[in-house]
Amino acid sequence: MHHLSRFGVSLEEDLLSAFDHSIDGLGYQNRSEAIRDLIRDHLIQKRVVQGDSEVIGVVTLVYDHRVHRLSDVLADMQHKAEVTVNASLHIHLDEHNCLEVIVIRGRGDKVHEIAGKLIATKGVQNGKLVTTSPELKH
Ligand code: NI
Repeated sequence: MHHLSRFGVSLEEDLLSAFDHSIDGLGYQNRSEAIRDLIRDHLIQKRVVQGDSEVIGVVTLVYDHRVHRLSDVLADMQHKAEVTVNASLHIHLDEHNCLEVIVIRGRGDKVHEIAGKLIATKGVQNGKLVTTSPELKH
């Protein structure tokens, strides 16, 4: 159990009401919980961009499997990357389109590097990287 500190925050009424409105329906018991999540995410994202600490990246790629050698190119990049590929999932979305979800782990800068290469590969229609870190305990 962590010791809780209370602190006061001043902000414009319309900003606060916009915030309350935006977290409405997200399942938070109260405003403090939502603010705690924002602070944790801020700290994780700071860690993620530092480069030298270990982070986890989840990359999603949507592509047309008919593009010549694209699956091979993407697999080859993962084999050669300086990160650990923990898992990858391939879903055939429809007749031609595939979704690939790849979980990678490594230094923040390397995770960004390989994710950027995968996403920028010719033929990938849409790619996203979500980063997180296991090291923030609170
Ligand atoms: Ni497929």
